[in-house]
Amino acid sequence: MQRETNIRYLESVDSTNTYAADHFDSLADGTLIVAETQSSGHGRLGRKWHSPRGNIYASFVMKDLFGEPFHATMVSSLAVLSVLNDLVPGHGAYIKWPNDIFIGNRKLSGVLCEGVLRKGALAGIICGIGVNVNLPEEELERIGQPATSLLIQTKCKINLKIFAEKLAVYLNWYYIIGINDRERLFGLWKRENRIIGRRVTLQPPHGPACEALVRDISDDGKLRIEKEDGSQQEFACGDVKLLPGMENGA
Ligand code: BT5
Repeated sequence: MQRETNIRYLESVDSTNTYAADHFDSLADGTLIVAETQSSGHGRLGRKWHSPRGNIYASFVMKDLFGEPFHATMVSSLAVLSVLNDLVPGHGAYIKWPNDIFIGNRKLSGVLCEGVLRKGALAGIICGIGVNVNLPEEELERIGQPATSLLIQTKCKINLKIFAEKLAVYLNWYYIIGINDRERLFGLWKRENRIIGRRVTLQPPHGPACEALVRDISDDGKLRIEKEDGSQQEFACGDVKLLPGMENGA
C-alpha cells in the first residue's frame, strides 16, 4: 500500500519537532514538516542542532504506535539513506547506532524521535531529521564535532525541495513496512549499521565511558557490548565512537 505524501513547508521556525508537537492533533498521520531554518533546533539531552539555511530540517508525524519508540528512529534513518541512494550515488553513508548517519568519521545527519503524550499516554511520535545538504566548510566548522555535508562530499548543490519530497515518500514507505512487518524493518536497519563486531567507546547517559566490543543490536534497538573483563551489557541509548583502525572510509 502506498499513500499520498503530505508536506508542510515553513520558512523559519524554532524547531520543526516543537512545531509538529504543538500542531500534532490537527496534523494528519504521516505529515512531514519541513523548515528552511531553525532558531532552536535541538538534539538529544537538549544539545543544539546547528540549523542555518541550506539544509534539511524536517519532522515526521507518526500516529500509529506500531512498535518500540526506537522503530521510529529506524524508519527515519532508513528513509534518509534511501534518499541518498537516489540523489548521491556512491555516498558511502552508514548508520551509527543509535541515531546518526555518518560518512567516514563525520556526522552527516541526526535523528531525534520524541513522544507526544495525551492524557498521560503516548499518542504518537515526532521523528526529527536534520541532514547537512548544502552546508559549506565554514558552517561545518561551527559544529563542535567532525561533521560533513553533501556539498562537501560531492561538490554539487542539491535541490532541497526534491530532497524533501523524496524524504516524505521514503518515510511513509518505511513507516508502512514497520506497521506491517516490524522484523523486516529491523533487518533493513541492522544491515546498514557498521558497528557490530567493532571496538567502540561508549558514553552512556549516566556513568563513566567504557571501551568495548559491540556484540549485537537487539530487535528493540539496544546495543549489546562486551567489556574487557568479558561481561556483557545492553544499552538503550548513549554516544558511540568507533575506535580508529576501522575501515569506514574515514
Ligand atoms: C541528534 O542529536 O543528532 C539529533 C538531531 C536532530 C535534529 C533535527 S532537525 C529537525 C528536528 N528539529 C529539531 O529541533 N531537531 C530535529 P545528538 O545525537 O544529541 O547530537 C547532537 C550533536 O550533534 C551536537 O551536540 C553537536 O555536536 C552535533 N551537531 C549539531 N549540529 C550539527 C549539524 N548540523 N551537523 C552535524 N552535527 C551537528
